[in-house]
Amino acid sequence: MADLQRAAELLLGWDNILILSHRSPDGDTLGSASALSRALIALGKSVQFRCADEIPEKFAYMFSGVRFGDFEPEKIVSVDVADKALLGTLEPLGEKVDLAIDHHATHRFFAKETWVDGKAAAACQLIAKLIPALGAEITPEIADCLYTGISTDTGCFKYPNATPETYRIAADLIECGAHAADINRVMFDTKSRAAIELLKRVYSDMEFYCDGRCAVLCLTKAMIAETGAKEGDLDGVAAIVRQVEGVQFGITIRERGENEYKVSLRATEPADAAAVCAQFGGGGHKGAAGCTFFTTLEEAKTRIIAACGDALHLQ
Ligand SMILES: [Mn+2]
Repeated sequence: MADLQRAAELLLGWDNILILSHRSPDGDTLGSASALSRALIALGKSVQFRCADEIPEKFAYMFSGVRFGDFEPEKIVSVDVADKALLGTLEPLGEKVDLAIDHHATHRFFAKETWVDGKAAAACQLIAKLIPALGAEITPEIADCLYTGISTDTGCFKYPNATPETYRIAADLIECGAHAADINRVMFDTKSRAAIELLKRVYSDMEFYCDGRCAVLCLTKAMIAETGAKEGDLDGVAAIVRQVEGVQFGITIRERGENEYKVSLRATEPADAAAVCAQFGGGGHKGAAGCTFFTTLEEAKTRIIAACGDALHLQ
């Protein structure tokens, strides 16, 4: 198992590096990839970046001005990727990853070397330590990328994963020039008209089970298409179900393909989302986890609600 020093040592010895983010990219995987790319390029290395899915518009600023190279990759680094299946259509590259940098306690080892810290709130927290260890500077642009990842993975510092260290790193990033207030507004307050249309549907369709301790909402492709919502508009929807008083498990079921449903589970302590999702081959953190069902929507819903119900009885 690699650590900070080992990860820095490896990267300093490498060139022509391909960095991979997970599918349905979020602020953390993209912030880690863009910050690390900028630092490695500043050190004179050639870097490429790939992600199976498109980068949501609101994260585009993190890559602006980054000069990626055109070369045959010699080394591959994944960031914030807990399992090679999460590379989506790039999964075949999972076998070839030389270094995985991640913060998921449920990390499924797939790379030749792995630096995982399950206590870090965001992969960006690890990258924030790695960049100075590489001898590179945290520029204002890099600080913006890292702050974005930390802010988004902690729900704007509201989740219990935000530790004193998280705040200290965020404070350092602000000192390095991160535009914290602007980033927080764009990530958490600004919503498109389509997102508001989707929220109207989501609020009216929410269902409750287990004496109100489980809340469920379903996002079908038809619903998303009818409201005109884009990928970026769906961020934060999974957090809504947990806002309801008394809800310990917030379940969001999203249609991904025919008979393919992705469950995003949010839990309030002592409920454990990762433990429930692990029963269905998924994983994540105690407060937020996910799993996929290859079945009908009704069946997926029944099974996840039953598992949450069982977990609540055991408490
Ligand atoms: Mn993350």
